[in-house]
Amino acid sequence: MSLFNQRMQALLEDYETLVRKKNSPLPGNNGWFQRYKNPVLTAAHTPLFWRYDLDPEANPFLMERIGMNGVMNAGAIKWNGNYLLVARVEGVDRKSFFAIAESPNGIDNFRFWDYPIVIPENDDPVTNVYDMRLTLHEDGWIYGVFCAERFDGTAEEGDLSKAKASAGIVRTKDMIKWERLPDIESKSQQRNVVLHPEFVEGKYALYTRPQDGFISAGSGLGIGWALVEDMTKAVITEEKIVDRRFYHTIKELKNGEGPAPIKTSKGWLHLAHGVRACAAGLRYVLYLYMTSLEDPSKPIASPGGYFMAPEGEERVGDVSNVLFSNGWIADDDGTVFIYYASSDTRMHVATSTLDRLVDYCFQTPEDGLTSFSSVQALSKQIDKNLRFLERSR
Ligand code: M1P
Repeated sequence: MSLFNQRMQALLEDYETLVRKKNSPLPGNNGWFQRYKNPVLTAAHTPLFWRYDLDPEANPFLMERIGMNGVMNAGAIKWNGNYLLVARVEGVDRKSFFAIAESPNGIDNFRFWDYPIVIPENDDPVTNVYDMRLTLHEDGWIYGVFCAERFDGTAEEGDLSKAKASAGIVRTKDMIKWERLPDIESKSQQRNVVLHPEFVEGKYALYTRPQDGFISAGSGLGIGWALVEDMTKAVITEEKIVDRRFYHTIKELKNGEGPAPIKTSKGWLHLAHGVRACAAGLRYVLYLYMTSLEDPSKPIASPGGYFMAPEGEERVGDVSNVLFSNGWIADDDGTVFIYYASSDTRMHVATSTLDRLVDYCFQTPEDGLTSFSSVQALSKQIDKNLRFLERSR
């Protein structure tokens, strides 16, 4: 057998073994969610026919021609009974693009569709696109709001790191053809913009993340909220803060809305990321909060601390110590599939239920913002439990 054919056979076998690998719940959990053993998507899940030229004459050593670096930060939607992730795939050239991977059960057997999504260019072409949030809106469209990144032309000569983040929009009805709409206009840079699924006061409602610079949220006080008349020319004029950042919390430095919130009988359930700085760099964790059904911009539950933080191999990757989520799916039976990326490298799933998540939100003590109040909350629980244990002896 030729070298080419030998390599081809081995690559195919390895690929199929990886993609078909059954996932299993990891032992031990705190009751909030269930982690799974294997990542659901990695760079190695991208099809061989993306990475290799499969023509033996053109590629006798069967080497990769277009390398993939990571798969992360996926939007998610249930589609024709299957679980779709609109993943951010990053090539070895550092450019990200979107590609859909589909699974029959949401926890394993994710397989990429043949082609990545083509995001049509608009008048002001972008250098990089990433982190799409999907919203099935009551207007009948599925919107994808993503970060559109461009070089900042005001940078001093030689400063090639100055960039501008704005929110790009696409929409589709079939997940195949995507219509590009103008980027959202905003006086500040914007990343992590998410469309609320319902009209509010007859308008489209956006979760925003005003930020002073490309990286720093600066004077942006947290996750914002803005109403816009028209998604085909969306302009953010006024923003109010829905979920504020606080000193010495998991979201001291910045925070950002995750996927579009899920409507429950008790309120809108939100997943977000919080960032703090430490000697090791930035630490990204995930947290939950809830807002009112009557006014989705009004917080009604803010459990303190993080809901998920990087663990084990999740802690290491291209940008270590990061969990990031912009996709989740709530099934009709109440199961929630939380899709999260670790360290800007790979995608994972955790499962929970709506009942558990809502219970978590309302029953977890709020962050009292001082050590003293943390001890008070803990002592209250200890008192209650000791009385309970005493009675049951
Ligand atoms: O590298 C961690 C994350 O950093 C950014 O998130 P934020 O805007 O909240 O800082 C994004 O670039 C995100 O893609 C990335 O995972």
